[in-house]
Amino acid sequence: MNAPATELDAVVVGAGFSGLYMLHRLRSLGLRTRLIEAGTDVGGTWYWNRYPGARCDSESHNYSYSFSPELEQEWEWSSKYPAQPEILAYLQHVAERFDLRRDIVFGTRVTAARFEEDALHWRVDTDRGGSLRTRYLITAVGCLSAGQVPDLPGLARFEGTWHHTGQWPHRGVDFGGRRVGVIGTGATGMQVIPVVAEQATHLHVFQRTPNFSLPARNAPLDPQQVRDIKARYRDIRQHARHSFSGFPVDPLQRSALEVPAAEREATYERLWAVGGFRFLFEGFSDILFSRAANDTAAEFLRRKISETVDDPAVAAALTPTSHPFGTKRPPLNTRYFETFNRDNVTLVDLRREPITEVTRRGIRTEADEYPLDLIIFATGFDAMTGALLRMDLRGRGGQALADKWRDGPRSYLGLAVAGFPNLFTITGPGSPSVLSNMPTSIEQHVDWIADCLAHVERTGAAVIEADAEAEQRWVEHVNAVAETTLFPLADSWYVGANVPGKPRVFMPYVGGVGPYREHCEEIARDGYAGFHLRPTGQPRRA
Ligand code: NA7
Repeated sequence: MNAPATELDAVVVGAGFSGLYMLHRLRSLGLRTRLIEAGTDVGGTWYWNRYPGARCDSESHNYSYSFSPELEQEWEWSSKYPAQPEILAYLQHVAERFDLRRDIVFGTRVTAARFEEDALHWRVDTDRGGSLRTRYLITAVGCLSAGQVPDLPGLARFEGTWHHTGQWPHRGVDFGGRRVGVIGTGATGMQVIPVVAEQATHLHVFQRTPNFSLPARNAPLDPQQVRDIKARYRDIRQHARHSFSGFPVDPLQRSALEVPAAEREATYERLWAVGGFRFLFEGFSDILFSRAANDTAAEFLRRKISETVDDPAVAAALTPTSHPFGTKRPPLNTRYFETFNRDNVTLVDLRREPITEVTRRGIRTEADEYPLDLIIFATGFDAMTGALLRMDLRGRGGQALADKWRDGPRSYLGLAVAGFPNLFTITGPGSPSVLSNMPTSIEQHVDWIADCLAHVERTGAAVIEADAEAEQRWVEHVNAVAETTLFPLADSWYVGANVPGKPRVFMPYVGGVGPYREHCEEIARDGYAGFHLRPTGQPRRA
């Protein structure tokens, strides 16, 4: 039996960090590939999230591709944490440099894809009415791309304007002379709030859950720092790939509980002064595993809030108590807590006065009505599964992915789904993804998929498909590892708690970036253990 006649070898969905590199790799394998992108340009997350203050929480040199040493050397990052326009410019540069645009279809959204078993290909439908046939389908849709606007009664009658931060208008938004409300105090809210506060007449911050946050300590990179990073890139990348977090740092080999209190405090002060995620990933080894250890870090961070915020009642309302530190994604901030010392900023504590409705004039809570000209929804995303399930993906026998995942995502390695042959999900649920430095995990997945497809092509198989039992064992392993941590204790988007009705399942893999990579490599070395390859005779390519 020969390979079925299809228009394309591969379709990639999404032109962010993952999709661009996937296209590059597939092309180098000689596969006829098309990338479909809903936006009008490349960038993914960094195309859509244009709100003021948008910035990456990973350090710039680490939040970049490692596959091309030439690219590493020629690109110059301007600051420790890159702002959205700079990351977008970087991805546009990558698209030009590797001549990627000619295989990208912009302004087109994939609405559905169905695996046609008789022809052994995927039929991919788009909102432009067209459809493509392809042997391989690879989703590069991002983990945090399906925006969530809460279903607030009355929003349609609001006479002001409103925006979700993940769909920010390209023309920008003027806050001058306006009364602004921001709902949400996650990573996005904490970035946008200080910037809006400086321009708006008055800002109301509607907070449902106070969160732990770390100081970013962003700063320009000086030429010597840039030279130093460029000289050490290979070591930095090696370290990141084999680390726990995808950052080139390691935790201390000590428990927070085994050191004297003064030494513990000095460690926290040192990490606090450095800024960024180092407080979490270069700190004590048991912060995410032991409640007592976590409490010492949480107490330190709570104290910093009370020392920063002038009004004790406001400080108390901003102080997290409902979850252990790090079990909800800790945002980095630049003068976030200081913002609440401004006269034009008011915190509305939704635990005391929940929102009841949006009125013509603003937001009404159980206690008051707040007149607003503009509402900013920094309310997050249907994380990890949302963008996948918003497409109608159907595998063998017409089974919908939405049905298969009704009780939570089930995936082998976060890369492939039993019953969905020739489908690969970059940074899918069940992989480290959002618990890691994304580009590190993205490159690992893209390289693994490309090597896997090269293997499939060599063998002449028509399909590769995850085995249902291997998938089940992986799902159990992902859950078992999560249970050894404090993560399940929080109502976070990691467990789907932010989306009404979403099954509560801890979605990312928390076993560490390095161990996960080694496991994936071992599976490949074992001839893709846990996958079925259905042979069709002759190899297609050497
Ligand atoms: P997040 O981290 O999901 O934060 C969303 C925020 O919005 C969070 O404070 C939520 O409170 C709040 N929220 C969500 N729905 C509501 C409703 N209905 N009412 C009031 N408040 C609400 O999203 P971000 O965009 O900040 O960050 C996502 C990731 O993007 C980030 O971690 C980085 O990886 C990049 P909650 O805590 O759920 O009570």
